[in-house]
Amino acid sequence: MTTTELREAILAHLKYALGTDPDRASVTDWRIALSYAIRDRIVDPWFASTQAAEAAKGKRVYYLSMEFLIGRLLEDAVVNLGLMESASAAMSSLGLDLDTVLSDEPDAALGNGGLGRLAACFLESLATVGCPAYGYGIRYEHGLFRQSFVDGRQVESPEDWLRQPHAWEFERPGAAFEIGFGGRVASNAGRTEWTPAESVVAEAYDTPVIGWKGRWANTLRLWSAKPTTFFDLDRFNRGDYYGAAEPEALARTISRVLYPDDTTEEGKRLRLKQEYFFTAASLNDILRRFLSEHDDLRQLPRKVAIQLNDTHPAIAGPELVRLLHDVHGMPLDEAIVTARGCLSYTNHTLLPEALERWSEGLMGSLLPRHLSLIERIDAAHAAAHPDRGITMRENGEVKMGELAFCMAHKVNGVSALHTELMKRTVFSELHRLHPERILNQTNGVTPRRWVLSANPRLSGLLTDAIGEEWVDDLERLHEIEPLAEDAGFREDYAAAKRANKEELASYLRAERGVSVDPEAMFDVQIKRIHEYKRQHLNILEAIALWQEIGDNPNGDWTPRVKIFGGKAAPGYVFAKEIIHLINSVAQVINSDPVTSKFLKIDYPANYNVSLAERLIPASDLSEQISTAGKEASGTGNMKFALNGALTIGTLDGANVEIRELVGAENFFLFGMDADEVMARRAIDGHAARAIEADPRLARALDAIRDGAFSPGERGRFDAIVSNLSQADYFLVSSDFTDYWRAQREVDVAYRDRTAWMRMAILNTARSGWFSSDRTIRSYMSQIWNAQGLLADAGT
Ligand code: 26V
Repeated sequence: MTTTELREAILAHLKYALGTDPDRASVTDWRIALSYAIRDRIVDPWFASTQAAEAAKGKRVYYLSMEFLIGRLLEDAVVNLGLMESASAAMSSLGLDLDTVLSDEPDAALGNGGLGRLAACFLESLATVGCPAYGYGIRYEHGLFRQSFVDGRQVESPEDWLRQPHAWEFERPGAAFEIGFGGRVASNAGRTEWTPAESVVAEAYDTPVIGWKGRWANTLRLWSAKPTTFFDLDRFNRGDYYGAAEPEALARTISRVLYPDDTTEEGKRLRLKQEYFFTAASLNDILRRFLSEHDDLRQLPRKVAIQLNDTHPAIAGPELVRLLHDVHGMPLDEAIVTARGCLSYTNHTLLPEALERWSEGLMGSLLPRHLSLIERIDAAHAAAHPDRGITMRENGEVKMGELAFCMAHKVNGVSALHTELMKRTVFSELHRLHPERILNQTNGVTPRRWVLSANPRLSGLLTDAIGEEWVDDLERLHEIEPLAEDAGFREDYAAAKRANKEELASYLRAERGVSVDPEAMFDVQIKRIHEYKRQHLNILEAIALWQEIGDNPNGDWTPRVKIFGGKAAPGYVFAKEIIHLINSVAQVINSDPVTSKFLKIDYPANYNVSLAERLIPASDLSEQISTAGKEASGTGNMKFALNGALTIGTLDGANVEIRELVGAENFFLFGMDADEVMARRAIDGHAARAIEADPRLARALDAIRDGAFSPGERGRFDAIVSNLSQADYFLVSSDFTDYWRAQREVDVAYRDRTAWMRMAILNTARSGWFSSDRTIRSYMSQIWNAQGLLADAGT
């Protein structure tokens, strides 16, 4: 598409779709007009792909996920269609800067963190490799809350991404299913029938997902909850206006808001409703599509692969059995085997508090038929394994991990270590019974978003050096390995990083009034705030460093800027304390005239995908410092390594694999490994001992205790201090000394810029394996038995 054609298309949409003209149009109007013009280019490949999949009558993959953390869509589409230059030229011919227009788009924040972002990377890779697939989820009216800081404390407010027209979706009033809740179960002529007490309508909204070079496009289908009847006219006519609107309000509540990753009591019922709502709608849709092409439901596993992204859609097991058995009359045993043939389950966490359990009381009242099927499935499993010492129900609760495991033919972890720990801990008993079921699929990230778009300077350099093929064949990055020894390439690589850092520095100055020196090391920790991720270990090290610099202000210190980003679940009090501490420490340290040329701390509020795209390319050091055994994989760690940030990290999740691939000499390792963690925890008073043994740690904790960061409010952070001195379940104190040691090694290494750049280049060169294209191909061959159809789309 030429610049002129694109320009004409934009002007036409501005006029005919938005009803405005160039003199009056706002940036948002222009952005939407551009989005429509780009969307038009997606529709043909999208139709071609859908038709190719229909013609092939092959297997389709269905990725069921409560979360899709997509971020902005326009840039993705422009990049994947190869229209960056035309779009930029068209926009400037209209007097606009493309970057300004692209950044006007609100993030689609339909996810909490790693799990949701992984789903978004997978969608893009599924389209890139040409695998016929659908993402299924919920069209939340409000995504993840907005975070702001008031006096250093996190304050949440509702996010409102749909306030502006959403240019990427197509509403499908014709694709709608009624979803029931509650009611009674009765037997009728040998068949079991469930008569729900209430129901809502799930209506589909489709977003095309275009792969690299526009060769293939899939569909993300998100369900929105609508009432079965709009309003109660009788009540309205009686003047009861609120009452009349009640059915609509109740129904719409289901897709109103994304659950923040927490474990509050209230809202449990609504969460279970959300889970069943989107799972049931998706399965109905999948069966409808199957039956439009085939007639023998026993063939379902040959044509349908359903991936459960964590246990959130685990009710899919009993629901599919119900549809096959109760609705379509398949014998129960066969229905269970058929459902299992279609389903597979990904586990994303071993944290006991994050493993879903639903009380049988709640489940029985919302989903009575499903509860009785779970009992049947459990009994069938127990009968097949008489020596089995466990069941999927315990203390009046249904364990969703066990249910998902028993109803899946494959169960996967998301990094090598995590998968080993799944076998050894949470699923040890089930693993013994089904040793072939668990397998590893190490996570990956899409290089189109996380290198090509986010880091155009590095991308240009890579393409100049080895051609463009790396973009969808990321292991080609190995070809730049020899260039680590090429002084000219190292200089170019350093210049690209430097320019990214300058850009970030001006952003921080403009947006936050913070001034940082691009010459300093940019040390970044961005992720949800959680004790196991140990942001408090990072801030303790900052305090100790600040004290040491203060003792010797004329020392030869390596200047650092520590940047934090991340949200705490609204109900997670301790995580919010950590945020407050970081902000309070930042305030004191940044205003210290003696130390601030060596150490600054910044914590921009409302960390999201778009901010990650700014921060990662400008980072020198990637903080991956979780307690070993707790971070299932991490995916930020991969994005940093690809963009040439060196990792300081523990042997946890995919850090282990990153270190193996980039080389131990290009990775700053510290801390206990997972086995040592378990052993240390068993030692009485481990925290007190660690503090006693390290005067730096003791002094940093004393400063917090004495109110150095809470002037006039001594004891403000006692919850943190006493946790770290006593229970310290996540072993912050015990790992501090080694973390400090590794950080000082980082300081020394950063001073030798040549050596540092060599290490950074090797990180980029050797991280190509972490492309989500590799992960998706592996799921296709090892779990889904699905084929890519790129050639069939006529490309
Ligand atoms: C739990 C809950 C609990 C109730 C309310 C809502 C909610 C939402 C999400 C979760 C589970 C989060 C699990 C998760 O995000 N795991 C992360 O998955 C990433 C992708 O596999 C992985 O890289 C991270 O290490 C892992 O923490």
